[in-house]
Amino acid sequence: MDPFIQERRDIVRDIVREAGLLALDYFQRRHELVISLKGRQDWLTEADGAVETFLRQKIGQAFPNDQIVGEEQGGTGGDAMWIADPIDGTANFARGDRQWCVSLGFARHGVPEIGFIFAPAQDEFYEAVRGAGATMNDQPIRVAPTHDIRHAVIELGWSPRRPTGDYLALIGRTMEAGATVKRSASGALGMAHVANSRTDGYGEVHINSWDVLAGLVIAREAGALINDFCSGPWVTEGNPILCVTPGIAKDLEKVFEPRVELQT
Ligand code: LIP
Repeated sequence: MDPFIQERRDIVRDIVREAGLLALDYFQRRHELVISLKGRQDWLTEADGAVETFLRQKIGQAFPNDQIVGEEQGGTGGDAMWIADPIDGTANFARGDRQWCVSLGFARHGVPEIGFIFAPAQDEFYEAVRGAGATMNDQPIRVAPTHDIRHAVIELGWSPRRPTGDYLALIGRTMEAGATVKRSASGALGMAHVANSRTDGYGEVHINSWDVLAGLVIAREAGALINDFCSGPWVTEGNPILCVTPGIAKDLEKVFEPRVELQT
């Protein structure tokens, strides 16, 4: 493994663990927190800001020349950038649902290289380095062997960033194709669950870079096919995402809009 990547993986892994435990402490005290809405169904808690500040301080100390982008404090990135969602699944966090995580990815020259997704309330730590496989709690993970869309479970993410009608139409097409559909309100964990075969695909008509960069590495290393998310102004503007186990990739590609091409 490239020493530039390995030292980052080794040092930042521990930083993500500490960030997750900080977030878990806030989660256990959530009744004391100031919880607000950034917009329709777009939740924000004190934990989001505190965890992102922690990540920025620790990564900045360890790798002062790396750039950092975060959901709450912004940034534009660069050739060696960390992209963080301090609490992905904030709506769940705010309501006491354990389906939330700290998501942190690293990209070099626009290529996703390292992914960490830590769901501390569920004691699940996902990680991957490009070319070195994906694990959950240090055990290798792989996508599901599903080959029949009529046996598939697909998660479709939603946010108010796109018309609700587009979402409902996508649900309809996906179910018409034979799959069952779910939503768990954390894009990062949605990608991680494809990687460990709890679902067969994750799709969202628009998602932000901080939600998916870590999951791009983890799911691809677990064998998923994914569209070219890192195109255009992806870091600051986001893109559609489609992440699928190979056996039903063509079935899902056909029903997904906007049209995307899955990459091997
Ligand atoms: C979440 C995203 C997810 C979306 C959720 C929510 P947040 O991010 O990861 O893709 O479907 O509605 O936006 O706001 O919890 O960090």
